[in-house]
Amino acid sequence: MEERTLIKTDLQFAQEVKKGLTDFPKHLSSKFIYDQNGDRIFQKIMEMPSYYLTNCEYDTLKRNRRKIVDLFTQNSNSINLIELGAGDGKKTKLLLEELSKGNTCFKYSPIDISQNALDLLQSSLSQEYPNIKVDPYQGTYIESLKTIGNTGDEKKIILFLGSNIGNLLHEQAVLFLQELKKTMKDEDMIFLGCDQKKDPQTILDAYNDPEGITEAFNKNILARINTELEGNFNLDKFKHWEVYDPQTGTAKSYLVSIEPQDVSIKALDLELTFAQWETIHTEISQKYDDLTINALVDKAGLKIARAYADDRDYFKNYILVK
Ligand code: AVJ
Repeated sequence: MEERTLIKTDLQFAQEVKKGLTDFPKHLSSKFIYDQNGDRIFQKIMEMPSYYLTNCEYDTLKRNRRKIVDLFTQNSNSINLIELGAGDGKKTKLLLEELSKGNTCFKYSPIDISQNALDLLQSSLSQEYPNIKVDPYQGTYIESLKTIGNTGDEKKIILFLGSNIGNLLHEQAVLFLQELKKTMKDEDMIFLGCDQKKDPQTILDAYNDPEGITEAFNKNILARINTELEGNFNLDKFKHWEVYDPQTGTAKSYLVSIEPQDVSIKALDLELTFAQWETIHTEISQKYDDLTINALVDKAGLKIARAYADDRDYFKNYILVK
């Protein structure tokens, strides 16, 4: 194998994979799904009719963009639009376009774990909106807190769209919102997108497409271990499995070993055994209701200033203030 320098992200990937796969039961963090291939598969997921989240939020932003941008810019002549998990920025572009129509000076600071996603976003923005100032940052949500904390005295709008918060358990979500609050001045805002509880079948279908796109997305984490850490996972020997608990609102993704098998990960000096039907837990996608959101926001010491939703109330966007 070619010699590579271990950059921060590689080291974190190696350490967390080792920890997760030697734990019982086994788990891996969904943040590691997003490399160039993972980003590409996620684009395909967003195009699936069954993955309603993106379209619902897009419609809500499209319909309410003037009102939303008015709130963002009120009492301020300069804002910094910071986005956590920016991805392809498709929904954000609606807001950027609306902002460009006004006379508030603004900059856009997309944050993403995937450098690939940031590169694509930056080049599409420079083509479509050459006048918008873009200041990207690669890192995890936690790492991004430092960057957010160090921003200047413009009014900050922190975008956390797409139900990205749903990857966090409630307790972690509250802690994270508390940390965000610490970086906020009185006039700053969080714009939070949250997928809502609904017919459990609709939710299950969003994460369980018959074409196997979500399966490939989930398995990309094993593919990355194979290429980046010299693993020998046989992806065909794992099955994507999704469960949704309508009581807690938690959707969980697993990879299930369909037979007893040994796997080695050379770069970690790790030999693993899987029993038949043993699981690796890979992702949670939390669904919310008003009661839960109120409780989380309250625990974080924040307030809901406004809420927007699509006509079916499938997905809601909240403006949070201190
Ligand atoms: C990007 C985290 C919001 O949980 O709905 C899509 C990722 N996982 N299909 C989600 C995902 C499986 C997505 N988030």
